[in-house]
Amino acid sequence: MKRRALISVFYKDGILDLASGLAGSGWEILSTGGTARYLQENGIAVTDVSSVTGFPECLDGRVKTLHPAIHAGLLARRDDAKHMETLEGLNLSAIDLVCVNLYPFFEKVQAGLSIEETVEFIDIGGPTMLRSAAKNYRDVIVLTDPGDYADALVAVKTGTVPPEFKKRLAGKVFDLTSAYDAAIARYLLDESFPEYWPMSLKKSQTLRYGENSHQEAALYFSTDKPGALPAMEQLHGKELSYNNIRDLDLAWKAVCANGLPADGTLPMGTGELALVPGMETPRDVPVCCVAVKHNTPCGIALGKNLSEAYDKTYICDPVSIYGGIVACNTPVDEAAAEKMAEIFLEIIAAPDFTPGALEILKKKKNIRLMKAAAAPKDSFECIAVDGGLLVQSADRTLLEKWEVVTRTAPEERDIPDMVFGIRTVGFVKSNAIVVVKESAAVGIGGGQTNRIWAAEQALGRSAGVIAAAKENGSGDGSPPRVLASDAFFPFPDVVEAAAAAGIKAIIQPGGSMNDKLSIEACDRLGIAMVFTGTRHFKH
Ligand code: 93A
Repeated sequence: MKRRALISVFYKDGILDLASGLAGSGWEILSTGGTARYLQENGIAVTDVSSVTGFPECLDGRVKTLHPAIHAGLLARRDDAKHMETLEGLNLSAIDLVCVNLYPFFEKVQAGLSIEETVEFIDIGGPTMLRSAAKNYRDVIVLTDPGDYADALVAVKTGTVPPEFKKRLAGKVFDLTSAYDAAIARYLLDESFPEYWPMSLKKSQTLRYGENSHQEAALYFSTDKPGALPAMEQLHGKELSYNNIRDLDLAWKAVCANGLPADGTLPMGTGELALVPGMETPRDVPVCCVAVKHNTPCGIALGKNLSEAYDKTYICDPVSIYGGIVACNTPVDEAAAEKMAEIFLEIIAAPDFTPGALEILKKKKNIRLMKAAAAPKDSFECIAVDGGLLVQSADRTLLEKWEVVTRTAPEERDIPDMVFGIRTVGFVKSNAIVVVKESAAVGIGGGQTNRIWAAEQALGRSAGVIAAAKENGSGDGSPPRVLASDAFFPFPDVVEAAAAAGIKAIIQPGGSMNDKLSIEACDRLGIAMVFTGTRHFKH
């Protein structure tokens, strides 16, 4: 009996070789409107599906292959005599191969079309054929990926199609259709937390290894909601690793929280700055630079220009920055590149690099240069737990209030540093304390189970940083004035340690049963304290 293949594809690549190969092996090719025309124009004889269904393609192509003549042909079990008798009785024939690629919903949903236009890219007939063929995979070869056409053709020509190959092809169908449906669900559901969490992610690359060399890993990107990472262009260097990608993600988010000039993105929580006395919504986005190591910032600063911001970032922890990831929200110029080239950095990410900066940095074989122009768009964050996913909206709120809880209010000069401190502390692993001086973190303490340890680390480190800045002439040696905390103080110990280090203003969410103790300590020690009402845990 003549074997039959049904080919119905939106993207026609690779289809001529497949169809002519099958036709050359004596197969009959069935096809839908556009695909049939394309094959015929290229000299391949096809049977139109409507002559199989006895039904015209109708409703603007919405109904082409949705017909029992097609689905019975796909679903009939060849080793089941009754199935085959039924086909014969209905005057139908089996279909042995299906090749389909779907209407490009993933792509169109990003294109910002109207809902009416987008809905037209929901393919119904294609997934239905694929699912029928995949269910009957023992008898039907089902192709969704042009990368499989050549193998399928070889198998068909040799007359033996390995069962494992057919099963894998069927698995790929449900992999695709489930992602396709997830993208549609995400598009149509206006809920933050739907009943089932729809994931429509496509493998971008298999990574050499995961967090450690014995762990396997791969990178997946959203098919329908592109973020900042896939939009990055690698200008130089070898492939990014698993740890690189995580750190790059954090670094880019941290600088973009301070605003991305190229994107016109204002700093995170800009709207909320109206709550801060004397703070205006910034018109100019500051230059920000961050260095990240082990998924936590080891330096972050604002500056008049990138060289200044980088110097302030570097001095915060000149040891940890080695082998770290540096990101900035402004193009890297030659002056900054010269400085960055002095040490080994794994990655530099920036909206752009001047030709001179590229020339300097490309001399370093092991550095990766990432051109990153898009601001992070993640509205959700997920973390895997055993057997599931925890999903939350991204932490985009800077503060819910600006409540001076002490007798003294912060001095005007300290307010911008308090805002910068609270913005920064959200990127440091909890418990987190950041000590700020002149728009730079001078002490970062994080990842501690006990808040006082984080405070001691941050304050202790700031003393060394300030001394080093004095020594190299970039600082006056005066103590730091601002301390920010990601969560409330259960005891007055942090306030006491801060006072001993010379801190004059503290910013923290507040909300502890023991807030009173910390407020009293501030009043006693001459510190101004502001409660923001917003906690920034990062675990
Ligand atoms: O509009 S549909 O949902 N209804 C169908 O019956 C149908 N059958 C095939 N979409 C349908 N297709 C899709 O048409 C295929 O998945 C493929 O993407 C496309 C090929 O159409 P043409 O051959 O007319 O270019």
